Amino acid sequence: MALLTPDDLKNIKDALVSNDRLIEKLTGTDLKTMCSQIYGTAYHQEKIGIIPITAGGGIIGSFSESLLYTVSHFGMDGFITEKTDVAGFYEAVTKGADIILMADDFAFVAYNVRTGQIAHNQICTGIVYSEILIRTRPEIFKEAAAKAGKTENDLNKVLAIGIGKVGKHALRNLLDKGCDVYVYDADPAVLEKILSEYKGAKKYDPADPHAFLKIFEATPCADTIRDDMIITGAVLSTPGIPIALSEEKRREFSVTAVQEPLGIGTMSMIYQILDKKE
Ligand code: NAD
Ligand code: 2YH
Repeated sequence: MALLTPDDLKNIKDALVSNDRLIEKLTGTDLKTMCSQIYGTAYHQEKIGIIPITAGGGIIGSFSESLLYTVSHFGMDGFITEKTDVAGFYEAVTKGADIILMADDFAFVAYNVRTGQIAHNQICTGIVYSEILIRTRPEIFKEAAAKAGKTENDLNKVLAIGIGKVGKHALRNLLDKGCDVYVYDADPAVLEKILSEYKGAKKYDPADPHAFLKIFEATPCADTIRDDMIITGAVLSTPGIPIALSEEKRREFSVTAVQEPLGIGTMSMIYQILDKKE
């Protein structure tokens, strides 16, 4: 499993602000409102305890701080425990945390101490990044679609690249919401398994190229999106680290890209386990 590094997180403040603005421009709602709508939940001043975990690769410089920045940025009440691991869990609960955030090398979870609900980062990241594409307003593509001779049907088509632990939750959500999804994974065995398990998903065949206005990507590799997959003016929603499409290519194809290393997925996790809206 790819571990986050301090380098991945060094621009998180700017990335969170600029991506939130982008999400609002594309979908008409900011990240917080979008998460609240996805899960039908609302924030009621819950206290969020962030526990540094030393297991495995150990504490990642600025991981807990980035989580605290994220929750504080969105107006939530958070704190980082002084102690780590189990002692940190005890400290968080005794200091009144309603929600716990903690991650080791394999899982990053949000746990609601009051209700027992638990959220997993891979699931919630897949959901939120796919929702951005689902919710992107048709007028965003008006010019691009007209230039490329595309119709309303083409706005429903999504290319999903990298169908692993994050990508499969995005695929499930895209199919459930009625998208026409073409899937591609570099591992042929993964691709065949996905096609047999996810009814309605179509195979993207690189030998028979097809270009898209909406692209989801969740791989740990750069340069996974070929030129012939992109319609100029496309929207790319990608949690993948590093980003799938270079700045040069994004400029060449006028691609709008939503990508941020931690905060968008974290907000999705928190909203999944908050109480339902009254
Ligand atoms: P994973 O290893 O489970 O899945 C990745 C999939 O991509 C695999 O099926 C693999 O075969 C496929 N793949 C690899 N190279 C490819 C290529 N060149 N073309 C097409 N497919 C390719 O990984 P994951 O846990 O799903 O995570 C995916 C990425 O998302 C990682 O970079 C991870 O760090 C990142 N991630 C980011 C966030 C966030 O908040 N931004 C959250 C979770 C994970
Ligand atoms: O980066 C990771 C794993 N890839 C899981 C997250 C999934 N996006 N874990 C972070 C480990 C944090 C560390 N234990 C700390 O600082 O507490």
